[in-house]
Amino acid sequence: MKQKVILSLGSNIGNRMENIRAAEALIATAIGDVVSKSSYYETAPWGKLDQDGFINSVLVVKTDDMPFELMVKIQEIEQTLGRQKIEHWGPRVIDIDIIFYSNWIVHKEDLVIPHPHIQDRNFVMRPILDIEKNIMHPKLNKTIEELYLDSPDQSEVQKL
Ligand code: PH2
Ligand code: MG
Ligand code: MG
Repeated sequence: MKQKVILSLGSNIGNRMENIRAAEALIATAIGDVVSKSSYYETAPWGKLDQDGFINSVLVVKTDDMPFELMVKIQEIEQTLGRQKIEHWGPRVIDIDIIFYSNWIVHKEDLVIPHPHIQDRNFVMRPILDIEKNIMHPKLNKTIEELYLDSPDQSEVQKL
């Protein structure tokens, strides 16, 4: 059975929009149908402030891949697009993160779902509001809209 997955895309090196669009195309080919897309956002860097601004967006994808298979395919796509080994929270050509995998909770050393920082990041929550504002966070038991209204994040997120 196909599962509904929410992926977050981000780029702050090179032609950011081209990188995001190339990632979307590779996701559609390798992972599954992209059933909805948020707007694109210009976002201030979060966590590590001395780097360039990002473009961020989110996708809803329907996939047959199990979480680990999905993670491996995402890493392959990131490498195809030229992602280097990088510093924690530092600059990147492309970053594709699994935000939700249906309502599953996964806690493995190299894969945590839902993504552990959703509720602290406007650059993830604001795009989700465009397409899935009533989706429930399966661990926090609040909707994304509720989490966004409670967000401690002050950093700027501007629709393009
Ligand atoms: N990704 C990070 C760290 N900081 N800031 C913004 N605005 N957008 C990101 O995608 C981002 C970030 C680590 O993955
Ligand atoms: Mg990330
Ligand atoms: Mg990542």
